[in-house]
Amino acid sequence: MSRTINDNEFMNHKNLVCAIFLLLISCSPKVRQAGLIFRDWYVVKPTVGATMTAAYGSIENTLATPALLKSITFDCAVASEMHETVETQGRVSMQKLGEIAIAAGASVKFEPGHKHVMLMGVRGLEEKQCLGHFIFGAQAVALEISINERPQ
Ligand SMILES: [Cu+2]
Repeated sequence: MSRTINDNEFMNHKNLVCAIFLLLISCSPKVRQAGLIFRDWYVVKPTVGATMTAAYGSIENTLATPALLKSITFDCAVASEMHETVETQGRVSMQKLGEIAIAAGASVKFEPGHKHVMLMGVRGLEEKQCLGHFIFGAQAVALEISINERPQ
């Protein structure tokens, strides 16, 4: 059995597709500032009583020159460090990272099990957002970062 879709039905389908598309965009926030694209940044909501948590997201450098990421700090933590999780002979440990050079056109990704930003002495995480400061060689970018449960 087949039937043709009339114009009205077609419009409804189109609107539905747009709604889904908008939902996806709002689920993966992307902020472009000074030639850098910040994607999907979030601070993991710490478990009750915990003083440490982590933040994840990515930064793409759309400039024609390298961007030197010096540090990332958060107003909702006393201190933060960029870390890399490394596994050597079955033992998992974390290494503190210094500056990270993001080549022209390249991205750096902070994700669970790899690079991450460690937040120590967390405070005020009952809020929905925390101001993050991304410090580069010649500039700083401040972004409101959402505080989320860790995705499943
Ligand atoms: Cu760490």
